Amino acid sequence: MGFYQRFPLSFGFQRLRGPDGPASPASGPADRPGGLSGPSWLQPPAPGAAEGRRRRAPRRPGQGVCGPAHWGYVLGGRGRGRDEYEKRYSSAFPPQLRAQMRDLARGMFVFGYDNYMAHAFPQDELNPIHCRGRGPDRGDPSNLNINDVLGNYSLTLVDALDTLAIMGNSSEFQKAVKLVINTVSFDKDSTVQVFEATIRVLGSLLSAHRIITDSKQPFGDMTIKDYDNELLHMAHDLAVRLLPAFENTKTGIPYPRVNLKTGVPPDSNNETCTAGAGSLLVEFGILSRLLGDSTFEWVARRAVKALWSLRSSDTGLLGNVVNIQTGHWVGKQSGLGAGLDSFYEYLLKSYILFGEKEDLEMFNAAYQSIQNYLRRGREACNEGEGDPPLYVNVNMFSGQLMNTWIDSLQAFFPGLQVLIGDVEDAICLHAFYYAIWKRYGALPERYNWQLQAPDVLFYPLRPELVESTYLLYQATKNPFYLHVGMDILQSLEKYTKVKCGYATLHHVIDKSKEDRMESFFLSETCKYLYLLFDEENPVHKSGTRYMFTTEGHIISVDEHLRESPWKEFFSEEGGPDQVGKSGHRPKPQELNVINSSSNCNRVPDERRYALPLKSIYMRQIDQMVGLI
Ligand code: DMJ
Repeated sequence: MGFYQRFPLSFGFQRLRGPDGPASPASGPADRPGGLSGPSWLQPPAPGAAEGRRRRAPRRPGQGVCGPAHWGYVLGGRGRGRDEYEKRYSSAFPPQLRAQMRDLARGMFVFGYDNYMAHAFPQDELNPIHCRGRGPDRGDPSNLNINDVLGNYSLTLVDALDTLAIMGNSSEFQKAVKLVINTVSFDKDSTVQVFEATIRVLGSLLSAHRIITDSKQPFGDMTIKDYDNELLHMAHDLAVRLLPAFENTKTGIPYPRVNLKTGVPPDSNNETCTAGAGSLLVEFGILSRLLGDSTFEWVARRAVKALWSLRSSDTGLLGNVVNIQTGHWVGKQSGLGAGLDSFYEYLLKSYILFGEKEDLEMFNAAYQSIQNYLRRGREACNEGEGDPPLYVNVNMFSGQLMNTWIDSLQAFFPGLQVLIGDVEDAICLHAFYYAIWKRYGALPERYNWQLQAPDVLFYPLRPELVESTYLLYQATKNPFYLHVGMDILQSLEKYTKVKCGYATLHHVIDKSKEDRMESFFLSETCKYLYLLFDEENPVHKSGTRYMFTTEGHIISVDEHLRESPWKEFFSEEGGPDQVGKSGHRPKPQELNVINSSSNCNRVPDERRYALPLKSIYMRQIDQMVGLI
């Protein structure tokens, strides 16, 4: 039996023409009956249509009504009534099953965490097949896949802290925090990526610090006896060690890597990816606002503005790799995945946290350019002709298609769309990714939508699809997303569970494995799965406002974080005095620590957009995932 027959995807395709011309030799769903009449994803926005797109505003619930007749025409309805789809997904997900899934998600976390503690701690990561620890690859400094992330600072333990709290495990949270305080040091000869150290370590320390000092203690007693802001001091220490990346750069865009002891390595690369350089503002901004020290926010904001100023004046798009000295784009690919993903995410999340209008303005403009040039397929998710919407990779200057793959990181985007209220589009894009998951029981790192086959085959237990699933469930409360979560949980159990944890899938088709469990599996994948099924969790209960960092760390949105006494200072040339003087490393006692945990109502509340999925969506999703 052919691969596509075993795993039918119900998008209709004919043999497609790639960006370079030749028709694809691949056979597959294109040859199956019931296909659509053409690949609108390959088509650049038509003249006029582009104008139309330019005007496309995020859809709000209630807009864009569609009728079954349209849908039947587009996807070739097979005569099933609405009731059937409603029955399949919209019926309640039984509470017992939900509790079972919640416990399964918790068990998954516990199995990974306990094994890490037993076999790997104090090293950075767990090798779950051989039950060993893993640290930086000192023998091969060029092994960036490892060395960018592993800094010899017990990464997995640090990254997992707030998941312990969210799961209500106060004794283990307290134990873990004390271990971090007593054993983790950043005074290490490790050259790490500034972005990875920021989102995984700095972000987690800040999140845990906020949980400990929250006067409301919504997760149970997560206080630490005699806590003296140690995690915040550690966050500060780490951030100061990252500051050299922002020095001696002509554009203000930081170097991609620093050595935690010695600063930017002499042979450092001048090229960095946009997401790496431009997604530091949330963590650096929180740190600045907690300490009352503008330095960190200033350097991170300067980097965002420098990148923003380099966007194409024609398309408004940014590329994925830039030279930090010349400001020239080395990678001209613009997309939603690797190299750009969290750049967009942090424009919006910085605004949600800090309330700075310029962040929202940049986000809105970026979102519009994305709609204008990256979005292909039909105008609306649920009406009109053409393929379902998809976001492709284009040349930032011309808007021309650059390739025919999307990557698994892009699956975070529906979650971001939920936050801004573009729920309809989010539903469609999420369904596309879920369709791929259904096919492989995982998301291949790159998927070629033209060939309908993976281009890059590994799956390192990434969280993005689960994250979007969780946020869409919060927005719609439709049990469909619980079914998706259950499906994901079960395939993780089936294909990735090994002797001492969960392993990276080396090959999503033959399911061979690699001996690595990345720290984001515990900090994000397990967390979002757990939250999806834990209806009563304080994270999404009314009365609290939490935002997730790009590493899934929760941050309570607080009025205090919106105060920036240095605001006017930022508009002056040059910025704060401290910048460029990396030698200044205040001791903990010099720090002015401000703790506050009051809630704030001024942030967008995704639940405001609650949108029951209509059966028409269910039908589309059903067809996409090939269940019919
Ligand atoms: C995580 O470290 C973060 O989610 C980041 O934003 C993207 N990559 C990984 C997960 O895939």
